Amino acid sequence: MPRKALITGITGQDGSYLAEHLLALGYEVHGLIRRVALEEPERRLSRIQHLAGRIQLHAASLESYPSIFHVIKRVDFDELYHLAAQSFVAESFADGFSTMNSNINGTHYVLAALRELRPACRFYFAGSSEMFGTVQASPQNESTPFHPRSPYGISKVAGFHLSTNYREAHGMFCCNGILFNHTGPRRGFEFVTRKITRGAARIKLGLDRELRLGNLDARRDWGHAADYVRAMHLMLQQPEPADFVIATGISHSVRQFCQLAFGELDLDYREFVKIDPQFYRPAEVDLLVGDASKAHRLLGWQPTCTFAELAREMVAADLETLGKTPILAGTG
Ligand code: G4F
Repeated sequence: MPRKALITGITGQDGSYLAEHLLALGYEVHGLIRRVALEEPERRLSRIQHLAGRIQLHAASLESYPSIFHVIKRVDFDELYHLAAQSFVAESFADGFSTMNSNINGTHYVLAALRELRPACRFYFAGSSEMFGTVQASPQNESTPFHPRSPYGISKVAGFHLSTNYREAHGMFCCNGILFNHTGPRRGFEFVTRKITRGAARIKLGLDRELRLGNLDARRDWGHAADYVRAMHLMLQQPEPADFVIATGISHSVRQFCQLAFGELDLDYREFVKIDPQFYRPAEVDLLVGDASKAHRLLGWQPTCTFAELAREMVAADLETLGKTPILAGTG
């Protein structure tokens, strides 16, 4: 019998990579999606279009306990990966209420339904390095205290504690991944890495003349999303549930990412990037860098993609999707 998994947020960057990874491991994969996604499949299901026929999709809303309860009752699965969330930090300042509602109540609904219907199911919660916020120590590990700086970060701290509480109070197998920034060619356009690679490609192709960004000095620990979903799966295969930091251990600035991405196209970012105060955040997280030694030791997990490879892959993918032949630096 194949193992079975349910993924919330299967239409997103991580959900799509995780679905591919689990299918390759022989899993039967189910996804929970919003009904509206079924009405606009070309746009909303674009990241999982190539998996059509190999995964089963079920409509439910994170805002509706009955809809989640219904899917969890009807579908049979052994592992649940809860990735669905409002994940854009800047948006959480604009609409903190929606972020809290989806990210906290949505997580609580999933956990409560699991407890009722499938208490033996293994549960993964997508925690975030944004929970560290104003960092109390560097690099950050599983013992570093949280000091979130945004409604998004606060909602993830609450989800983390909810998941931990179901583990402690009800004996459920709940694991929290504390994932540092992870990106790749499937990243949403609003996040800074994709905004930069897409923007640089558009400038190279003559479609735009400038790219407007906010704080170029923020430092993040960026890895490839395809590497990070492997860690999610490994967490749920351990003998005991636990929490794990997943990171590369190396931080870079937004400016360095600009340098690399524009450099791939033989462009100097300083000629094209304009600072626009609208992209500054009311409270910034200046530096994140993770210590994933627990994951190395217990999960045997290692990242495989470097920062430069990440930028190169993303720029090449954006050039391709813009319908042009990639002409990369050093290739003539
Ligand atoms: O790409 P970002 O929007 O990602 P952020 O805020 O670090 O959050 C991402 O990583 C978290 C893990 O740590 C996830 F939990 C979360 O869901 C998300 O995936 O911004 C990165 C940095 C920030 O410091 C921001 O101020 O880039 C800076 N930045 C500068 N200009 C910009 C821009 N960010 C965006 N989105 N757009 C800009 O124009």
